[in-house]
Order: sequence, then structure tokens, then C-alpha cells
Amino acid sequence: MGNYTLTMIKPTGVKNLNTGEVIKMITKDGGFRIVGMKMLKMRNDQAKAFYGIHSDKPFYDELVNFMSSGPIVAIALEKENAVEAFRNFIGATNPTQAAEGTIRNKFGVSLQENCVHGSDSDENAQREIEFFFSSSELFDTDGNLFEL
Ligand code: IDP
Ligand code: MG
Repeated sequence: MGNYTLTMIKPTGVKNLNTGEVIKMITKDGGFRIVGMKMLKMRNDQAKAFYGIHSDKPFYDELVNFMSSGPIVAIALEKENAVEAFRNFIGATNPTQAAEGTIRNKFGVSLQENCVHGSDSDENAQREIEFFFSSSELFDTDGNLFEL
């Protein structure tokens, strides 16, 4: 059981001005600590690589186009059992099935545009954090640099 996960506030979440509220929910309500954070726009090839595990899915091209359509906020998070805890916190993939009060329930606008990403395993969390962050961009509780 690992203590790190990676989230992204997806382009619609940023565009709809939900960045601040989502970060507040994650930190204040969810108790996750921000280890690293940045706003960026993924190129199409970067989104393709990030979602490579879904390359055989019918929604892959549409998802890649959406995720590279505008700025996202990538955030590395720390909490005990972070991957599972965060997926429970954001709710089901489809906002219509996400539990009341979860981020996807509150801010998701469709199955694709479900406001936030959450890693699905410790292995993928590490891969995804390293995808966005270098070792000079991740911080421990004392504000010192650390490596995962
Ligand atoms: P997850 O984000 O809850 O882990 P995944 O199955 O890993 O869900 O799918 C990755 C992302 O792809 C979802 O968050 C959503 O944005 C999009 N997605 C998943 N299934 C569909 C679909 O059937 N149609 C369109 N987009 C989808
Ligand atoms: Mg997933």
C-alpha cells in the first residue's frame, strides 16, 4: 500500500473555474497533502502517452483530444493508502454514478469530462507522478526535496 497518487484537474474543470474549489476539497476535506503541483497544457502526443494503457479503447482518441484541448492542473498527492482513498474521494468514473458530494458528482459534466483524474494503482501513481514532475518539483512535509 503506497502513500502517493496523481490527480489532474481536467480541461473542463479548469475552464469552468473549479480549480480552487477542487484543490480546497482535496486538501481540507480529503486530507491529502500536495507534494507537487503545476498547470500545463499537454501536447497531443503527451496525452497519448499518458493514456497509453487505454489505446485499445473506443474512447481513446476522443479522450486524448479532450485532455490536450486546454490547460490542466497536475497534482501529486500524499495520504495513507492514497490511490484507493483518492478514488473513493472523487467518486465513480461517470459523474451520474458518483456518490453525492464527491468531486466528480459536483463538478463532472459528462463521462469523459468528469473533472478529475485519479491513479488506479501504486505502480501507475509513480509512473504518472514521474510523467509530470522532476525530482526538484516534489516536496516532503518539511518543504525539502525528495524522490518517490
Ligand atoms: P477512471 O478515470 O475512473 O480511472 P478509466 O476507465 O481509467 O476511468 O478511464 C479514463 C478516462 O477516460 C475517464 O476518467 C474518462 O474521462 C474517460 N472515459 C472512460 N470511459 C469512457 C467512455 O466510455 N466514453 C468516454 N470517455 C470515457
Ligand atoms: Mg483510470
